[in-house]
Parts: sequence; structure tokens; C-alpha cells
Amino acid sequence: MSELNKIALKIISNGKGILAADESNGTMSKRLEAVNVTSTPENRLLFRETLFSSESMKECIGGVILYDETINQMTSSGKSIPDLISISGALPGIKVDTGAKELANSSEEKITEGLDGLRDRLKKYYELGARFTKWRGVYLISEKYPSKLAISSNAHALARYSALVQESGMVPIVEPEVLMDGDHSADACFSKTSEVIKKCFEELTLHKIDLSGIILKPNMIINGKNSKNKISNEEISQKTIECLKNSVPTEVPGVAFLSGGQSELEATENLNLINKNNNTNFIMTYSYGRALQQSALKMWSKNIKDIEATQKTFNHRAKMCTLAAQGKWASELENE
Ligand code: 5MM
Repeated sequence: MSELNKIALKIISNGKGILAADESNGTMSKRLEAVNVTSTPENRLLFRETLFSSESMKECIGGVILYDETINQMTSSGKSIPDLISISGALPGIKVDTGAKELANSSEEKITEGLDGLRDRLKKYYELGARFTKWRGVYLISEKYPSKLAISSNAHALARYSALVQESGMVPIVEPEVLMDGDHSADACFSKTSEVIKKCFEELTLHKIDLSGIILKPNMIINGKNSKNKISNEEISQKTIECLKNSVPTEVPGVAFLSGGQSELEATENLNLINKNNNTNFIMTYSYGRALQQSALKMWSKNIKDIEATQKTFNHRAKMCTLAAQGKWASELENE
């Protein structure tokens, strides 16, 4: 078993999942302003520190993805954020892409940037305590998108990123996110996601990536959010499993889904069904941002000093997601 494989398994085994708290300052400001909290470095730290010191970090969270600002911050008790996370047994991770920018010659699509100088930034993050990283490619679905150009250039970037991350002794999370935006069908999501993921693995293989030392972070197979033809949770789970079975090499230890705009309940129920129906060798867990933090953020915004109420809300959500990652969730448990 390679060291990288051990790290990957430590993050995602036994129902543990990933807390994606890597919102860039722009995105975090939108989230805070939506609940009438001013977005300052202190407030961003306070919310995140509240989550990272919750009880559920121990049983539920295997890794936390941080943003550059957060990994460099000190907690109120004088610990570094990576130390706070490590105390609970979780691993600190870091988003290393520098964002999705307009793709030249296909201006409605995006290419994720951040490869220049990445080797040196990775050294710094390793010294700060990071043991895994994240890079997200985003793809739009419409009649003509994602284009071959977007599929191939983002896969190439994800593979070059992964090679540098593994060289630095960390596990890359490979996140190709096919967006839920639009009115496309679940079948379109299935075929485009399959094409995107297959191309990613073609490039990862070309770049000699140790596939046992990565975590794939894909979207589930769902109809577009404006589509009139909504498919059932059961169909979502079956199509998602089928897509991954056909496009992900068996050496990959696990898949940690993004929530992508699903509600907390939808993301939990779908993950639960995926695990109930899972007939692959992949661990299937969560790497949720919004679907883990939404209720906690709302609660926190009522009184940012009421740490206990915020942690209670977060603990409940993390517990539900961890049950779903083992196929043991049931809707009645939401009311306990
Ligand atoms: C936490 O949000 C991340 C986005 O950050 P920026 O857009 O600010 O760079 C995002 O990559 C996230 O990690 C994944 O999309 C999963 O989050 P959701 O909310 O989709 O589960």
C-alpha cells in the first residue's frame, strides 16, 4: 500500500467524509452577506473555527479543504488552523487552483488556472500541515457544451496538477464538476459527465499518476436544475453508480461527491441510496460545501457568539452525511 493510498483511505474510510470549507473570499463573502454577516477575515475565521472545533469532527470528518487565507490563520486559542483540525484526527487539505477563468476561443466556458509556481506553493502548504489538495474544473452543459476544447484542456490541467501534488507527498482531489445549471436531462448529464471523467483519467494515466493515491470528487448524475423532467432519488443513485463504474479505473480508492446546489436533504438522501446500491469497489462518501454548512451558517448568523447552537446544527448534519456514507441514513433520523 503506497503512502498516498494510506492518506486517501484515512480521509474517506469508515463513513468519514470531507468538509469543503475552501470558499474563496469572493464566494465566502456572498455566503456571509446572504445571512447579513459582514465578510471580514475575523468573521470568516470565527465561523470556520466554530465548525472545526465541533464534536462531529472526530467521528465524521476525515479531511477539511481550506482556502489560502484560512490555512494561514491562528485560532483564538493561539493554535494554527491545521493544528486545530489535526487534533480531531482529520487531515488538513488545501485548494490550490486559483479559480476558473474564461477559456480562450470558447469564451462561455472556463479553464481552471494555477499551475504556474504550483510546485513552490505546494512545498509551503506541506510545511503548514496540508496532506491533500483540491483542484476544480467546471463544465457547462448545453447543446454545444462542454466542448472538446474545455474537456481536454481541463483534463490536462487536472493531470499536471495531480502529478505535482503527488510529487510533493500529498493526495490530489480531482474535481471535474459538471454543473447542474440549465434545463438539460439526466441522460445528458450522464453522457457529458462520462465523457469528462474518461478524459480526465486518460490524461491522469498519461501523466503517470498513482491512481491509488487520488480521490475523485465528481457531481452526481442529476437533471439540470431548470429541467421539467426531474428524476427520482433512486434513479440518481443508479445512474451515478453506472457512470462511475464505466468511467473510473478500479485502482481509485474512492469517490467523494460534491453537492453542487442540492439541498442538504437531497444530498444526504442521494448519497445514502448510492451506498445502499453500491456494487463497485469504490468507497462512496461526501465532500460537501453547501450541503454541510448551510444550516449551520444560518444558525450562526442569528448570534455569531453562540458557538454551541452552531456546533449542534453542524454536528447533526455531519452525522447524517456520515450515516449516508454507510447507507444507514433514514429520514426519521433527521428529527432526532
Ligand atoms: C466550497 O466551495 C468551493 C468553491 O469555491 P470557490 O468557487 O470560491 O473557488 C467548491 O469547489 C466546493 O469545494 C465544491 O464545489 C463542493 O461544494 P458544494 O457546495 O458544491 O458541495
